[in-house]
Amino acid sequence: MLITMAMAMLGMVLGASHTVGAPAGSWDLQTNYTLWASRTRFTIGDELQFQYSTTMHNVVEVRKAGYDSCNSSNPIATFLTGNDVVPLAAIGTRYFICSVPGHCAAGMKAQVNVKSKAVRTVQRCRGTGKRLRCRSETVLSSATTAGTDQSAVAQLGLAVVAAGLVLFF
Ligand SMILES: *[C@@H]1O[C@H](CO)[C@@H](O)[C@H](O)[C@H]1NC(C)=O
Ligand SMILES: *[C@@H]1O[C@H](CO)[C@@H](O)[C@H](O)[C@H]1NC(C)=O
Ligand SMILES: [Cu+2]
Repeated sequence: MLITMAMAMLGMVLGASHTVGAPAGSWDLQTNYTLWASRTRFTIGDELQFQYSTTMHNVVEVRKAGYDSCNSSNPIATFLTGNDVVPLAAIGTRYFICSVPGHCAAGMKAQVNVKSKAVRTVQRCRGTGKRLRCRSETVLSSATTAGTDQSAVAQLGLAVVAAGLVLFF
């Protein structure tokens, strides 16, 4: 149980790393990033990794207008290393394009919708009268690259908190 808790908390802190375009592609001119993003669940604490050849591409984060018109003249951030790590620290939509002429227009643009981690708490009580035993269970849905949409949202079952709380009257 301690190990499960530790792993779940580690997962919360570290988040998931999503290589853009993976597994079939990367940051290139072939990948359909609409399709890629639709198969991936992005939550706060995750990160994106853009992997590409620096002689061919770059990554520019822009606002929606820049994304829609493939205009990188007003960037939020520019990445050039070929192995760029971009933290997803807040809820919202992030927009990335390649600013090499023609590449964004050819489809080298990715839109990522960052969601909160779904957390729900379930409380179960057992017993009657003098001995009431309650247990709170916190269930986190972790970020996964889901092959099939929502069925693969892994549930990190985290049975914690008031386990075995005994109330005497
Ligand atoms: C990319 O995938 C989306 C979703 O499946 C699809 O609607 C779109 O037509 C595709 N784009 C290209 C250029 O194939
Ligand atoms: C790109 O956007 C800037 C404003 O951010 C604008 O001045 C410029 O004309 C735009 N370029 C093109 C090619 O539309
Ligand atoms: Cu490019």
